[in-house]
Amino acid sequence: MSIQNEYLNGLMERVIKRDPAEPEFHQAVREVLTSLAPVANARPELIKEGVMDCLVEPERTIKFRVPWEDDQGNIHVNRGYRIQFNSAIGPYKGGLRFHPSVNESIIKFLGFEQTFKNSLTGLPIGGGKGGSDFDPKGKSEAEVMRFCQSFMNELFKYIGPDTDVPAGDIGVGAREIGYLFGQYKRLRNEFTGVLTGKGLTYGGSLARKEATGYGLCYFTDNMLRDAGKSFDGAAVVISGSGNVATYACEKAAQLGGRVVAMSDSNGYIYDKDGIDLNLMKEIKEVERARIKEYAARRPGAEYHEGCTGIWQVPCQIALPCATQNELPLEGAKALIKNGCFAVAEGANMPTTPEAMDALQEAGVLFAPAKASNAGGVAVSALEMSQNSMRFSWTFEEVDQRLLTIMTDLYHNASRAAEQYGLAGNLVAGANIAGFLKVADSMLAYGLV
Ligand code: NDP
Ligand code: 2IT
Repeated sequence: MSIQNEYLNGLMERVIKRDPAEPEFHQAVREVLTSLAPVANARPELIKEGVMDCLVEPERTIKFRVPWEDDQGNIHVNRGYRIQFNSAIGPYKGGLRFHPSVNESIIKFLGFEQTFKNSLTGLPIGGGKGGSDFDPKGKSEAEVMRFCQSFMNELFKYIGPDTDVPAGDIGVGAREIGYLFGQYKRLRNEFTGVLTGKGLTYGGSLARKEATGYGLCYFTDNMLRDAGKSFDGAAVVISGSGNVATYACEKAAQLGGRVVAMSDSNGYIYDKDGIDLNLMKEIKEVERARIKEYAARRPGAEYHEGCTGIWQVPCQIALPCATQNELPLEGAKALIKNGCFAVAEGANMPTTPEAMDALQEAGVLFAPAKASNAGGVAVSALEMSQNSMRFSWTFEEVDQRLLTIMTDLYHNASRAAEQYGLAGNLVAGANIAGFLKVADSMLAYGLV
C-alpha cells in the first residue's frame, strides 16, 4: 500500500536516502507513515511544526565497544547500542536484545515502534531500545556475566531511573538483567529502578515474566470477542519458545485454546494433544536446551527441522512470538487456506508487509505488535511505579492492571481506526492512537 499523503511520501524517501542500509527501519517507518496519512491530511500543523520529521529521527544514538574475555582467556569485541528514540511522554523505555543479527537498523526499528507502543499503554514512558551482536548461546555463565558487566561499564553513563530504563528482549532475561543491574549498582552506588524485569528479591515486579504473553492473549481475547469468537476449543500455533511464547502458551491454554505447535530457530514441534507446558518450561527455561528435546521426551509429539514450516500446521489462531519477518507471505497463505481466523503478533514486526496485506484482505483478524505485545512494557512501567513507591503489589493486583490496560488499549486502537474511517483495521488504529499522544506532547513543548 502506498502512503496517501505527498509530504509523508517525500519524508519516506528522505528516510531511505539518509540511511539506505536500514531495511528493517524503513519497513517500520513505511507502515506507520501509511497509517498516519489520514491524520496528516486532517492536521497539517503536525507537518508544518516538524513533528513528523522529528519522529523518524532518534533523539540520540549511542554506539559503543564491548570487550570481554572468554573462559580460555581470549579477548572478543562486540558492538553495543542504545538508541534513545523519543522522550516526549516519559523516560526512554525499552528492551535490550543480545543476538548475532543485531545491527543499527534492527535497534532503530525496535526503538521507533517502542515509542508508539509505550504511548498506547497509557503510561508515562518514552521509547528506546538497545542491545548487542553478542550471542549468548553456547556461552558459560561466567562469560555471560563478564559480557554483561562490560556492556554496563559503558551503558551506565547514559541511563537512570528518570532518564532511560532498559529491560529484556531476545537473549536478555532475568539472568542477564541480574548481572546488568549488579554492575550498575556497583558503579553508581545507588539502588534504583534503573532496569525492569529484575529478580523478585531485588525490586522485580510479580507478573513481569508472564506479562507479554498474558497481555497478548488478553488483547486477542478482546479482539476475538468483538468478532463473536473465542480461544475456547481453538487450535493455536505459537512460534518461538522463549519468554513471550511460553507465557502466551500458558494463557492461551487457560482461556480454553489447544496449543499444538511451538518452535525455536532450528525447527518446530507438533503435539496434537496440546503442549505440555511443564515439560516445555523444564527444557527451555531450566535446561536451556533445544526444542527438539520436547519431541524426544513426549510420546506422540513430532519434531520438524526448519522454523518457517510451523505456519503449515492447521490452526484457528496463530501467535508469532519469535522475531521480525518470521511470518512471510507463504506462511500467511497457508494459514488462510487452513481456516485460521486470527493472527496476533507477540514478537515485534513478525509479519512481513505482504503477509499482513494478504491476511487483512482475507478477513483474518489481525492484532499488530505495537498494541498486542504492549503488556510486557506496561508491566515494566508498573515495576517502575512500585520501585518509586518502594512497595510491591501482589501477582493478582499486577495481573488485573495488565488486563485492564490491554482491554483499554484494544478499545482505544479500535476507536481510533473507526474515527479515521478505517473500522476494523487495528494496524492503522494502533499507529494513530499511539502517535497522537506523542505528537501533541511534542507540539506542546514547542520545537524541538
Ligand atoms: P527470547 O530470547 O526469550 O526467545 C526468543 C525465541 O525466538 C526463541 O525461541 C528463539 O529461538 C526464537 N528466535 C529468535 N531469533 C530467531 C530467529 N532469527 N529465527 C527464528 N527464531 C528465532 O525472547 P522473547 O521471548 O523475549 O522475545 C521474542 C519476541 O518478542 C521478540 O520479537 C521481542 O522483541 C518481542 N517482545 C518481547 C518482550 C518481552 O517482554 N520479552 C515484550 C514485547 C515484545 P532460539 O532459542 O533458537 O534462538
Ligand atoms: O519490545 C518490548 O516491548 C520489550 N522488549 C519490553 C520492553 C520493556 O521495557 O519492558
